[in-house]
Amino acid sequence: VALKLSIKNLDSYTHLRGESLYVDDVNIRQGTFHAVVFDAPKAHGTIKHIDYSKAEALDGVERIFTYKDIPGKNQIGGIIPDEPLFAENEVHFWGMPIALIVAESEFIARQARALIKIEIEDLPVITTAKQAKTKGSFINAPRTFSLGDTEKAFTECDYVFEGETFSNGQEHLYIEAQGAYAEPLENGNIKITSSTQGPTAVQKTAAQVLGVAMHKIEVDVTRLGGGFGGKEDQATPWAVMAALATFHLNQSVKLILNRHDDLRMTGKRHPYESSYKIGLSKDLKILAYEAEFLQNSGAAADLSPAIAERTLFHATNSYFVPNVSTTVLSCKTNLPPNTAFRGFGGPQGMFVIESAIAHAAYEIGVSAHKIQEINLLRENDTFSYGQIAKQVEAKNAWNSAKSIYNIEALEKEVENFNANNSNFKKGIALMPICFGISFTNTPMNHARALVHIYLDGSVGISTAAVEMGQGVNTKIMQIAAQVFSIPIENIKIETTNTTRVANTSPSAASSTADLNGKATLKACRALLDRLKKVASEDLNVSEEHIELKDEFVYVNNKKSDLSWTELISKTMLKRVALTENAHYATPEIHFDKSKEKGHPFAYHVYGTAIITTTVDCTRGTYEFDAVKIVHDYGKSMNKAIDLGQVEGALAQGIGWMTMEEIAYNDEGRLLSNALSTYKVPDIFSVPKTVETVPLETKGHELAILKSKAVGEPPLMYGIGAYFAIQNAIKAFNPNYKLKFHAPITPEKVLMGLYKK
Ligand code: LUZ
Ligand code: MOS
Repeated sequence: VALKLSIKNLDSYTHLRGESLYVDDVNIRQGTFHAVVFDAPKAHGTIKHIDYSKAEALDGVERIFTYKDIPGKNQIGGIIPDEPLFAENEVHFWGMPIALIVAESEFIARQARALIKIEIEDLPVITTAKQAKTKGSFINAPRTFSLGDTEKAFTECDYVFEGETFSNGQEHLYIEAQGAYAEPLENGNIKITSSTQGPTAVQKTAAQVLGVAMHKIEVDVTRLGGGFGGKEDQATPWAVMAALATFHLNQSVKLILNRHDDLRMTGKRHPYESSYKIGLSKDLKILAYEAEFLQNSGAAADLSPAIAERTLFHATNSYFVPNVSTTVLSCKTNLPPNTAFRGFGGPQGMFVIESAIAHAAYEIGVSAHKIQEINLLRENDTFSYGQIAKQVEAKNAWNSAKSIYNIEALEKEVENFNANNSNFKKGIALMPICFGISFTNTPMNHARALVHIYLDGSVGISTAAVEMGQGVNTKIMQIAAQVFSIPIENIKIETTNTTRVANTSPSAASSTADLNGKATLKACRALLDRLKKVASEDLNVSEEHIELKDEFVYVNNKKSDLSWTELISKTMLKRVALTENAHYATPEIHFDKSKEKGHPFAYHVYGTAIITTTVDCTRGTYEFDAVKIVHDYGKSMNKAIDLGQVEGALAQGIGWMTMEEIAYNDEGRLLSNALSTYKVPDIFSVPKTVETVPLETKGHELAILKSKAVGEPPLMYGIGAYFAIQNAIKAFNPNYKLKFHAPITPEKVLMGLYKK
């Protein structure tokens, strides 16, 4: 049965009517308390004294909780147990939670917070990765991926260039801030409604902090108002705090951060300070590449080690380099623990090699895309981590983009424009991408689906997938609708709940639809086989002649009288199960950390973007004229949803590279703490045109219905924006020396335009 490709995101209907439910929309019980977090007003220091008396005395304040009220472990670290839920004697970042104020209303809790007096004795504050490296302050041991012999290869290069880069952090700015609602059930059980990408992480951590068994905690997620990685790990503390208060008070507790609190208390994309050395032959082949990545991890590990690893996986982007040595250091600083953000360290790695290529091109006097093109990955090339590249689409995407969009004509246009305009200059850049799909931590690549067919033929599906606007629920529904051949109206996707689907990986790594979709497919096919058996007995024909189509049983392509609903009744009368629980684990993948070699990715996603920009050389401002993309969707199972992912990711990538500027002062206080001081792309700053053409390929077997993962890869097209702007600056100022310091804000552009 043909898959319906054009179905709308299911959530669009309730979104449009304002009916979609988020944590803040949950009907709260009578007597529910509201909580506000009291956090550190210093980035590093020893707590000398805290006076809660005035706050506690405020009318309407129920209780203030600190680490002393934790019955289990004061520990929320996932990969490394280095992060307390509440500070004990020291604070390690500005915004670090110290206490939870629980009151009759959020307003009262906020008033109470202002009455708390704290004395902190200052300790030295580290805000940058370089400072941390100098002081030997690290999260864990460094990691190195290597291939070939760079030392020898550099001696054979005709050109060798070295340089440094910086890419700043990025605020997730999910529209729905972090939050949770905890309610007591009977027997000390607690239900948490959380805005999390990782329900199991919340359940596990809550159990650990409360010192209870995991089965006492139920976590439920309806949907998120955006996550982008910010709720992979960092939705947990707020959920656990609400549960802690519920545990003690036996009453429901709601904790939702306001925007200021969220911006101050949560981590962001990791800033990276990196250095590179690139060596090329006369014919522009990259023979050797070395890089050292200093990751600003913040005050605790969070997901930093995994993110650091992905930086190494993507350090050579879409290129084959025969001699590679890349090292990453997770540097411990006094910033909020930085965390997952769409791309997960990959974009930071790719920015460095793109910078190295731009640097080489500038010095040699060729255009960067000459070097990019010559070095694109080919079939059977080896990645530095040992995986052999298969079904490589790097050249296919590149060449398609060049021909579909007529790159010569585009370049001519830019040249002509620049020749004829002195106050405005255009720049163009190409950006190829290659992104590995799978959690790099192999054991995380699994999911389950629980599918019920009810007596009336309607279907309910539970999986581990968290809907956060990416449309995964719609894709899961499409899968079931296709297997059963019933209308989507007969299918419901249930909330994500740890009592129905347990021990789940977070919805992350672009893999949610692949993992949960494959589990759903497996469950639905098992049910279909059972239904066919019942139909074959009922109609007295052998199973291979039977098909389910348009809500009827077909025999040898002829419609029978047996309808879907009748078949379900008959199946039930025969006492055959109408429920299936399927488990899917990605085959083929493995990785050996002791050798830093293996086959960690199910497949890679490719694509190429061409970005053109116009810089206003009086003001230093810029606009993006057009971004033209050829993207490798595989065989897209939902073109509207996938296109939405590409366009959204592109805007987010451009924002990161050009305008979003996180600023902490030397004391570690967040200065860009509101949307007046932190600029994100809006309708006026996104590209005037975005054209996207799907790359023609046969898709990949390990992708759901051959439809490749689409969440993260297109963010990295945005890296091209940085280089397009620099090319425009160069067209205005021939003395301009390239700099690799992102974001390239209008201030930096202006300096570049007029620096001698
Ligand atoms: N999260 C994670 C991720 O835990 N592991 C990953 O490999 C990953 N990759 C991308 C985004 N989130
Ligand atoms: Mo993520 S960066 O939560 O896929």
